[in-house]
Amino acid sequence: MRKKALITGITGQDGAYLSRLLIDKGYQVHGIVRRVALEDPEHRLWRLKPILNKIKLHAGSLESYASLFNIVQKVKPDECYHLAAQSFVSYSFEDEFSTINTNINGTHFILSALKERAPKCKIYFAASSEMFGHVREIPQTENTPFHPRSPYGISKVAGFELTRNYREAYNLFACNGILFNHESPMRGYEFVTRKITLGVARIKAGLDKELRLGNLEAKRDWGFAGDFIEAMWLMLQEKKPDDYVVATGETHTVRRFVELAFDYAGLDWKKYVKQDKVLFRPAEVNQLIGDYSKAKRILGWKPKVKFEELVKMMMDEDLRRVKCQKQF
Ligand code: F7E
Repeated sequence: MRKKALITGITGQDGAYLSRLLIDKGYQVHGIVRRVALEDPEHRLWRLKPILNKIKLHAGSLESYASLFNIVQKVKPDECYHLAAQSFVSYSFEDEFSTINTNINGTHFILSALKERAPKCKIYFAASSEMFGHVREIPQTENTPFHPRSPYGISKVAGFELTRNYREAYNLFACNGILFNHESPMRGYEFVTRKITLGVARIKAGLDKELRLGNLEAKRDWGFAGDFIEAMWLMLQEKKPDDYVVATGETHTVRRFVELAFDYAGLDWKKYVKQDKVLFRPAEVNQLIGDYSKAKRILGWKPKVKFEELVKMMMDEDLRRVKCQKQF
C-alpha cells in the first residue's frame, strides 16, 4: 500500500518542494487548498503546475473545522504536514487578528481532526525561528526560550505548544520543525530575498529604476527550502516524535544579500537601493542564527546549499524569468 500524505499549504514554496519529494518517494500526495485556488489555477497553483496530475487537491479552509475534519476522514493520511498559515510577518502587524485567529485555530483544528479521525497519523507542524524573536541566546537551539516579536511569532508559539500538548496529552506522533528562513526561486515576492532578486533582475532589464527596502541591518539564517523540506520528512521517519531546529548555522545581514545579488548582475547596489521607513517593522527580530546539531545527530540532516549559492540560484532564475517575461 502506498503511504498517504496530506499537506496543508501545498500551494506555497514548501508545499511545492515537499510534494515533489513525497511523489519521488512513492507517496500518494493530497493537498488542502482554498476553493478560489481551484478556480484560478494559473495564478494560485503555478508552483504545482508540473505535478498537478500526480496530486489530489481538496477544497477546504483553515478557518473551518468541519472542512478539515471531512478531508482528514476521507483521506485518512499516514503523514500530515501542516504548513498552511498567514506567513508574512510584516502583514501580521497590519492584521493581527486574522493572523492570530487563522494560524492558531487552523493548527488546533487540524490537530483535533487528526486525533479524532486518524490518530495514528504522524504530524509535522511548521514552527518558526520567529518564535525566538528578541533572542535570549546565540545561536538558538530547541531549548532557547521564546520571545516572539510579532503577531505571527505569537501565533507560531501557540501552534508549537498545541502540537507539543497533543503529543503529550493524546499520544499523537506530533513534531515541531523550528525552521529558520528558507528561500528558493519559488519564494513569494513579498519576502525580502525574492523581492531583492526579482528587483535586481527588473533593474537589469531596464524595467525598474530603484528597489525600496526597509531594515538592511537585520540578520537572518537563510537556507535553501529544498534542503529544509527533507528535514520535515526525516522527523516523521523517526521512532519517537520530537522538536528540531532546522537552520544553516550561518547568519547574514539583508545588506549582504543585497550586495551579492546586485554584484551578480554587475550592478552597484548603492545606486539603486532606497531605504523606506514605511518598510521597517514596529518590532524587529535583529539576529537569528540556528544551531541544527540535534537534527544532524538524530536525523542525519545537514544543509547542502550555501548562502552564496542560494543568492546565485535565485538570481539566475529571476534573470531568466524577466528575460522570458514569464512568472514574475
Ligand atoms: O524578512 C527585512 C525584514 O519578510 C526578513 C517567513 O518565512 O522567515 C520569514 O520571516 C528580514 C526582516 O522574512 C524588507 O525587516 C528589509 O528583518 O523575508 P522576510 P521574515 O520576517 O524573517 C520566518 C522563519 C518565517 O517563519 C516567516 O513565515 O528582511 N527587510 N526590507 C524586509 N523584509 C521584507 N519582507 N521586505 C522588505 O522590503
